[in-house]
Amino acid sequence: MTENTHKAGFVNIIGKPNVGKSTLMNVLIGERLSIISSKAQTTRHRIMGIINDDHYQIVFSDTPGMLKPKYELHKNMMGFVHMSLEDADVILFVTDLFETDEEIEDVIEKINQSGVPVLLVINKIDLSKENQLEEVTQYWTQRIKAETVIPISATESFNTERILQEILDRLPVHPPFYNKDELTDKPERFFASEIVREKIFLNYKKEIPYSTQVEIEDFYEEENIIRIRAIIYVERSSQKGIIIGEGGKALKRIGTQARLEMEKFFGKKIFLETYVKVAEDWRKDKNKLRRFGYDQ
Ligand code: GDP
Ligand code: K
Ligand code: MG
Repeated sequence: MTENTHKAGFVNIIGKPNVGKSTLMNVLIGERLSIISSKAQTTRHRIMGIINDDHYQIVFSDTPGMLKPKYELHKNMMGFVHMSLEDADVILFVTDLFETDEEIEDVIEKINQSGVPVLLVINKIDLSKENQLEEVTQYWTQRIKAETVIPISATESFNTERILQEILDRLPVHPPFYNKDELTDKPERFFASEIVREKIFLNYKKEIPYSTQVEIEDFYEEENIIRIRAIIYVERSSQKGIIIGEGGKALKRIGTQARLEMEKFFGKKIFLETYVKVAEDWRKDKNKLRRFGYDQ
């Protein structure tokens, strides 16, 4: 492998509940060793799993709150949905033999307008009756502008390899987004930092989240508790004040939200300390970027 043929990108998995997204992820990921799977929430995506290979890195994620009923969707602001579609390299739209487009017409329209290549995956074909797959395929291809249709059975691992191939064909040449070694060595830290980052995105307005970076300085697991020390880096001291908030209230709120999320995620009691530090203009500083895990 040479550096300049390595492929990497984001695959956004979209589909109604119970069409088999998790089962499919387990199949895609379970066959490979160098993989971390997780339910961690990130700012724009919820990372479901990452497949690492010498030649590529595929980051699978779904879009939080995407396929809720319409009123929820509007409440959750369509911009958010739009954004997470736009920064995907490939969209995997998963459905099965039984689902319809009811309640997700808006989302489908967004997908069709996004300009991102869509792979239409029709799952559970092990249950197909005569002509059913043909009918279902026709139904969905009239609704989703897909580059290709991939009928699969996730439970029987039928045709799932083709999904990987179709993704790789469309993945850009790019260095890995997440440090491969670090992911296999210390996935916990990675997910802990993503959880803190998500809470920052949820609690502060525009500029602040993009100016912050989170580093997990300590991750110490004991029998009944995990002790985590998170450093939130901002670019300027004025931002530090905003993050901390009046009387420390804002920082405390993020800390509590992150802790509760981590307890769910790690299944253990968490002791979380958060500190805010200024790393002046870290976004412009190569060494600092590297330190935060952006290696390119
Ligand atoms: P998700 O909500 O989209 O993540 O769906 P899940 O992966 O949790 O699957 C929902 C249900 O569909 C589970 O009972 C799975 O066992 C079942 N399921 C998933 N894939 C298949 C498949 O290929 N064939 C059949 N018959 N059932 C499947
Ligand atoms: K489910
Ligand atoms: Mg699921």
